[in-house]
Amino acid sequence: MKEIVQVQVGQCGNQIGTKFWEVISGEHAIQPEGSYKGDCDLQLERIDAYYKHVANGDKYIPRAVLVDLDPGTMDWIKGTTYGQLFDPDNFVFGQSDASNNWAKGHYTEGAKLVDNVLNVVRKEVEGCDCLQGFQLVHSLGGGTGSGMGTLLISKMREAYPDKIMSSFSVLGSPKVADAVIDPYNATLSLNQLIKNTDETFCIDNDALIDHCRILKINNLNYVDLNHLASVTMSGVTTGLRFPIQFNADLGQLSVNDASFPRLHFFMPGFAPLSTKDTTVDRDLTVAELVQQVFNTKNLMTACNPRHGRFLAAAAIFRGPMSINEVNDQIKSVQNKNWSDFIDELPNNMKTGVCNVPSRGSNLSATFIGNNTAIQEVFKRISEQFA
Ligand SMILES: Nc1nc2c(ncn2[C@@H]2O[C@H](COP(=O)(O)OP(=O)(O)OP(=O)(O)O)[C@@H](O)[C@H]2O)c(=O)[nH]1
Ligand SMILES: [Mg+2]
Repeated sequence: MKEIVQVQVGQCGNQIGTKFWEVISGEHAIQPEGSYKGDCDLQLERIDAYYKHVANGDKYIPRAVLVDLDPGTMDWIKGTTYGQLFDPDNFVFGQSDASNNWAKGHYTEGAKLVDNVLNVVRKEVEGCDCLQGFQLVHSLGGGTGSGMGTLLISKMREAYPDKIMSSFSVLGSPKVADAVIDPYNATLSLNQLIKNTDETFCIDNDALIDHCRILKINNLNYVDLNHLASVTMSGVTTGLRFPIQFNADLGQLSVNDASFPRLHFFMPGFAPLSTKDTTVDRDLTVAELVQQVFNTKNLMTACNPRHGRFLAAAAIFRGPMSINEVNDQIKSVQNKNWSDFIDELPNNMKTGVCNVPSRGSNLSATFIGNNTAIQEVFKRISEQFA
């Protein structure tokens, strides 16, 4: 057993985090009141990674800690479809938000609440058989998720130095009228993430907005962006939640290159892209899936891997297909030079297949790249900073 504790912080962290629980609960057939109503053993085989089982009543409860300085977010969660699924003791909140002020989150208001959060985290850790690590979900642009989120990361790192610390970090976009200090908060946070996380998945609102435009979504709002963010999170965490068939003998899907410990900012991608209201009308063929998932247009970060070098990469395919079929298609796409950056990929790229489909499409794929072109995103932030 290798458990994960998810800590979601601030408005964005909780909105995306809660959506993630909704998506994976669907995949594992966990109902909003906690019961399992599925018919596939694979759904329960690794359920312990993200859920705790309460024997009394036979319920599954997310191993989630929900944090905000603003009480409104917590009320919002309780009103969502899966709102009652969370452990009521795991909501930790203050009385007023950090008003986009990183220092309020990191040094003052957030610092006052941090011990309460750590107590709940400790309770969760003590309930684990063999904790694998943490995943923190937050935005880098506000005050709470960024300031307090990075404070929590450093405190958890100190308390659990041998556990994996990962984050799903949402970067603000110049296309949204965000607070002018968004890039300042992001810069302060990135400095913390360089030191204190093992892996950070960069979810870039700039890229999410472009996808939504291509998908012709009118009156774009966060719900549309969060749909894309949460299916990507579901994809990235597939290997922790389901048994996976790998092309090599690999115990876990980590694309972290230990020789460059600071370079752990990953660009995730997903195919096929869909909107929250529609399911994909036609299944892609494995060939089309391969072509799309290795395409810049399907990345959740606004940068081009062709402008950089890959340190590592991984792709996880989901649905009824075999690893040989996937590998054959990758080879043939490579030969035809058919896809955007497939030629650039390192030889040691990890490929995995999970036969349990993701929600919404029978066949899908997730990409994780560690590519130096991520600097394009950091440059954008520092240009806004200046
Ligand atoms: N994708 C996405 N981005 C969001 C969402 N909510 C906020 N953001 C982005 O997150 C940044 C603002 O951070 P918030 O999460 O609202 O702030 P917070 O952590 O609650 O901190 P304070 O409210 O300042 O205490 C901006 O860049 C927003 O565009 C969301 O639901 N989805
Ligand atoms: Mg807030």
